[in-house]
Amino acid sequence: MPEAPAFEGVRSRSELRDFSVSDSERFWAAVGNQRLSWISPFHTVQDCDLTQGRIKWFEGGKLNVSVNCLDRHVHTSPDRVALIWERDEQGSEVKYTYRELLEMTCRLGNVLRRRGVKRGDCVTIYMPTCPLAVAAMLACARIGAAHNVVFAGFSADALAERIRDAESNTVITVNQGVRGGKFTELKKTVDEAVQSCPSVQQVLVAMRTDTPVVMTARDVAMEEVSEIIEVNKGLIKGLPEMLKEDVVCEPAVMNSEDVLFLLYTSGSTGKPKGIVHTQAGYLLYAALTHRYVFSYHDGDVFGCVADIGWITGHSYTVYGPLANGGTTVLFESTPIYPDPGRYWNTVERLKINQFYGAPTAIRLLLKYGDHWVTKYDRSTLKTLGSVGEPINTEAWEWYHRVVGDGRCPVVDTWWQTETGGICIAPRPSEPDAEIVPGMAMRPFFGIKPVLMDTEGKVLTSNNTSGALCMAQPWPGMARTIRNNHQRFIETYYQPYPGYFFTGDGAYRSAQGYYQITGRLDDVINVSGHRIGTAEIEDVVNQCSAVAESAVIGFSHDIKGEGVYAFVVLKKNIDIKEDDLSRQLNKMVSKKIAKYACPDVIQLANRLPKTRSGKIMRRVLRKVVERDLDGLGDLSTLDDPTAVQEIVEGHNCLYWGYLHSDLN
Ligand code: 6R9
Repeated sequence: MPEAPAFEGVRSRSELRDFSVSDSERFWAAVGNQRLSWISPFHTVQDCDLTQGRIKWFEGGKLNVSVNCLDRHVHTSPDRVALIWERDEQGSEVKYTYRELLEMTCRLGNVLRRRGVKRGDCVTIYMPTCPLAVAAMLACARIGAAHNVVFAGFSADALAERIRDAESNTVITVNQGVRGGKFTELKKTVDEAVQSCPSVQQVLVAMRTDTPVVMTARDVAMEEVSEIIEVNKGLIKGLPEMLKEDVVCEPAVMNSEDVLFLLYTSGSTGKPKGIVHTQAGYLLYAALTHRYVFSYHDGDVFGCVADIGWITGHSYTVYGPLANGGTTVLFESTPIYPDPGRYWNTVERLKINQFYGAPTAIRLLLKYGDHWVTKYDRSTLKTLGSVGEPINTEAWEWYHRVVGDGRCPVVDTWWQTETGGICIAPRPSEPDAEIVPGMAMRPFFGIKPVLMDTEGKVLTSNNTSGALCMAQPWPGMARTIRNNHQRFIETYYQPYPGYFFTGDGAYRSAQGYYQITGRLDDVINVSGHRIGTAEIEDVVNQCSAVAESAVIGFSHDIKGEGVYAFVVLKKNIDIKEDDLSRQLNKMVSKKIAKYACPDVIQLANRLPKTRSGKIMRRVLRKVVERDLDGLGDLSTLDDPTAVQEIVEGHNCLYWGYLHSDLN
């Protein structure tokens, strides 16, 4: 690290890591000065008070994030490839240089500005992972608007809720999405959503396919100009609007703590949280972690296959790699389209050096067998990354041995939407320091994890488990929840005063390495997608046949966790189980997204409750885990026979499954 020689007493990597924590202000000041381009320098490194949930970094500094991601690289190497768009159609990738991406960003920035989008406004982006989506994010950053990317798998209702909470005046979308050879009607979904979004004044529509869509007075077409806009390459057809624009777009001068984006994520209540990230700290942290966790070097091709609708796509497909002047892959497809060799075909063709994906996909591919991997040349791979959920040892070993030929370090990276970037990962460390399968292991520079016991005391010994908290602020952490700073404080800062509470549990090994053991709240992780069980219950309870429900996660060999719904029907309701399941799936897909649909529905006469009426989810979890000895204290139960019924109902379902497997 070029900054290190200026740090007193730092001669080794472990001394550098110690310094980054013990003298974190000097560490971040040096890194901030060195790695970001400032319009004017910051005067205060940090002003944070975790007891108050106040987090501010690099105040006084002025900068523009899009200039940091584009212009400065265009000055030194305009023809370096910034994006490789790995389109859904295998073998039809398209490359965009830094110059081309800057031009596209400026055109779009000018269009937004001319159409009235102002500094401080919020633009919702509902698009598949594609260059125009990246340009849209950067165009917002260029003109000082915040972006709110909504995963294109979310339903109209979920999209509408996010648009309303963000008070967006502008939405950017495409006519149709293409994924796994299937078309999704994104523009139609936006039409439905904006009906209940009074703030929306305009919808910009690009064409991903040739299928025309109905346009309304609110819509602005971005079509029919592909030949003329050089940067568009005829693949995503751009704005006729864009043509009128000069390719210069004056960057807004932003304060370090102005909002860069909102990203909605699930918490333990029904309402998603609009996590707020700001400019300088977020960008710096994404860039630094990208550089050192993956050992990214100039000229490498970085392949993060996450959708841009999630934080992983924000930090490691877009901001981290681009801030570092890297080449980043935009993966539009699925791991099994057109066949289970898709990832490794892509690695061979694009010569990917770092591959970053989710355990759920690795577990899925493992089942298809090694030949889908070994038939492709993976010799370019240097580092393999995993993110989003715990990676089980079998999947880790397969990833390491088969995908990486036993040559590449596998970095299991733990972090969250709230942390902005990776906080715990095996690297950076000494080049051949041990990596333990399935462990995130080592805190990143400036990160000081602690484990708490149930009384809220810091656990100081090793070989112990507790609630994972952070004892020190870092530049990438979330600043607030949109419209709800109180919820921000209550969720993250009140449970352990003076600490940031992650919501996860962790184990610290005898060697002092961290292993994440899972969520401590009612949030589950289905195929790497975070979802609150309360959100699903809200929808299930809206079904006219349902009196009440309780949703929990259960261990699923591919998805990590599946959705298990206990449902109590209203009295005198006569409905076939198949019909109920169809109805519930339809409702959950409509209100949230397909991935949140129940995998198992168990009908029950009643749910186990405490005398104060709280559903005892802990008991339901134990039943589903088939750990009846672990049911624990049932003395607060209102009616203990309810548990017996639940156990019997579960056994029926379970034996039914085993039986159907045997057939
Ligand atoms: C980046 C991202 C965050 C939650 C987090 C935790 C789980 C993420 C993990 C992991 C075990 C890992 N999680 N990485 N669990 N090992 N390496 O996924 O953000 O969508 O906000 O989810 O995901 O439970 O709290 P997000």
